[in-house]
Formats: sequence, structure tokens, C-alpha cells
Amino acid sequence: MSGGLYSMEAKTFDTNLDLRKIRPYGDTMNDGKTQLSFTLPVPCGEEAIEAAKQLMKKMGFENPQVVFYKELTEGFTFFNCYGTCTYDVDFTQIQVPKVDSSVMDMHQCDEFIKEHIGRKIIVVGASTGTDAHTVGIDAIMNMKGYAGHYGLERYEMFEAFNMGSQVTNEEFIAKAIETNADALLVSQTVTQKDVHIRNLVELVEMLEGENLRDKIILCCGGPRISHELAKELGYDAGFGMNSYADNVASYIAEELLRRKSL
Ligand code: B12
Repeated sequence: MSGGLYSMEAKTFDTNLDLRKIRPYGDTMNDGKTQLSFTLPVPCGEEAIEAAKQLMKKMGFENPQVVFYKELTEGFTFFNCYGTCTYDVDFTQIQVPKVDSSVMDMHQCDEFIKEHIGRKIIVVGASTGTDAHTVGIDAIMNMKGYAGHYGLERYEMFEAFNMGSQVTNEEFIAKAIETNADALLVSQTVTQKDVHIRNLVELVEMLEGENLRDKIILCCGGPRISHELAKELGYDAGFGMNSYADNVASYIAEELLRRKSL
């Protein structure tokens, strides 16, 4: 959204706005007002508040204020703070790698597949490794979908197998072979100690070992997954928060067509 119409609208809204130097907004443009929250491993009290303020200064915030604090458990204090951010970024220089695909709704996508692929697309999805979070993969695959977007099970032209959570990469690949899957959808929510990286990379290596990697469209998703990270890890596409079945279905359909025409 850099430049163009957006910058013109923003300029009529506030003539002080310079998109080359944006900073957080609170009351007036460029005031830098920021709210942040964090936990410190210290007992709740005046010293904890002072520590939080000093930390905020080191993070580059002027006029740090602790507006709420509470003991989480013995020896740990949670804070809500305000401060004035002293840094800015050049919005006009920002470039984010994105999945290269149009976004069709379910009906448009089904029509596209009928016309260009001429058969159902088979997908297998799971939350893999030790990850027990199912809501993300269900949002993409379940018949009822999520936030008004139907899931892949509802699509006429997708055959969708949702394996649920805590699926090992071995089981996942076995299902891909059994169903002759066109695409695999991996969901990863837990990122503590980079467990998602290890798990996602292991899947790529195992698919390569089975000589399957090039034959399958490999997608991953989750709240802390970006397309850039997915590409880095050897995936075809990555989908982050606020993505829906429409996004991944459209991508898979268009990518299959692209591969068909090669
Ligand atoms: C519900 C929940 C649980 C439930 C899960 C129940 C279930 N059946 O899923 C339970 C209680 C089991 C749970 C357990 C744990 N949880 Co939990 N959990 C959550 C919570 C509150 C909501 C997650 C959720 O459902 N989001 C809603 C869905 C719709 O959003 P989503 O997953 O982002 O999915 C969307 C996109 O990301 C994308 N997407 C997701 N996957 C895919 C896949 C593809 C292919 C595509 C295209 C798109 C896509 O599409 C979806 C729709 O837009 C979050 C906190 C939060 N508010 O987010 C913590 C959270 C995820 N949990 C967390 C943690 C740490 C845990 C535990 C480790 C806690 C513990 N110490 O035991 C365990 C892990 C257990 C395990 N082995 O995995 C942390 C993760 C931190 C991190 N970065 O690693 C969070 C962020 C909480 C926190 N702030 O600390 N959790």
C-alpha cells in the first residue's frame, strides 16, 4: 500500500504525515505514542516498576510510564506501559514477499478448477509434530470454515483430508502417498525454541528423501509463518494470520495450472 492513493488520502487527513518517516500514532500525527506489555522475572513492587521504565528507555522510548502492573505469580510481574517511540521507518521503501496468486472465493475457485484442471484437487492437512493446536488447520479445512470463509471440505472441486494435530511427518507423508495428494498443508502454531523450523525443515527433507518434494505443492501456515520464511525453509508458499481457505485454495489451483502448462 505504499504511495499512490493511500498516500494522497493520508495527506489530506494530516498534512504533517511523511510516509518516509512514520512512527506510532496516539493523539497527534508523529507523536510516537506507543503501548506495550511485557513480564519481568522480579517481585511485584516499586523496584519492578523502575526496572520496567529503565528497560523502556533502553528500548528507545522517552517518557516511559507504567499504567498497569500485577503480580503474575510469585517473583514475576506483568506490565502495561506507555512511552514515546523515538524511531521511525521509511514506509515507501518497504517490500514484503507475498504469495503470487489471485484470491477467488469458493464458487469462483471451483469454477476455475473445473475449467482449467478438470478434476478434483486432493489436499492433506495437519498440525504436525508435537503441535496440538487444531483451530488454525480446522479454519482452513473444516466444512464450516472460519470468519465467513468456507473451508476446503466444502469446496466441490477439492478432496480434503484433515488429519488433525500431533501428526508425525512420517504419518503425514504416508497419507500423502495413500491419497496421491496434489498438495500438503502444514499448520504450525508453537514456535517456542524454533520447534516449528525444525519440524518444517524435517518434512521437506523427508519428502526429498521419498523423491516427492517436486511432485507436491507444499504449503505451511500459522500465526508466525510468513511467505518469506516458508520460502526460506523450502516450501512453495506460506500463509500467516488472517489467511483463509480462499487464499490457499486459489494459490493451489493456479499453481497446479502453472505446473500443468510447463
Ligand atoms: C487455543 C490455544 C491452545 C489450545 C489448543 C486447542 C486446540 N484444539 O487447538 C491448548 C490449550 C491445547 C493449547 C496448548 C498449548 N499452547 Co496454546 N494457544 C491457544 C490460543 C489461545 C489460541 C490459538 C487459536 O486457536 N487461534 C485461532 C486460529 C484460527 O488462529 P491461527 O492458528 O493463527 O490460524 C489462522 C492462521 O494462522 C492461518 N493458518 C494456521 N494454520 C494454517 C495452515 C495453513 C496451511 C494455512 C494456509 C493457514 C493456516 O489460518 C488461520 C485462520 O486465519 C493461543 C493464543 C492466541 N490468542 O492466539 C495460544 C498459544 C498459541 N499457545 C501457546 C502455547 C505456548 C501453548 C502450550 C505450549 C502451553 C503449554 N505450556 O502447555 C501448549 C502446546 C501444546 C502442544 N503440544 O502444542 C502460545 C504459543 C507461543 C509460541 N510462539 O510458541 C500461544 C500464542 C499463547 C501465548 N501467548 O503464549 N493452546
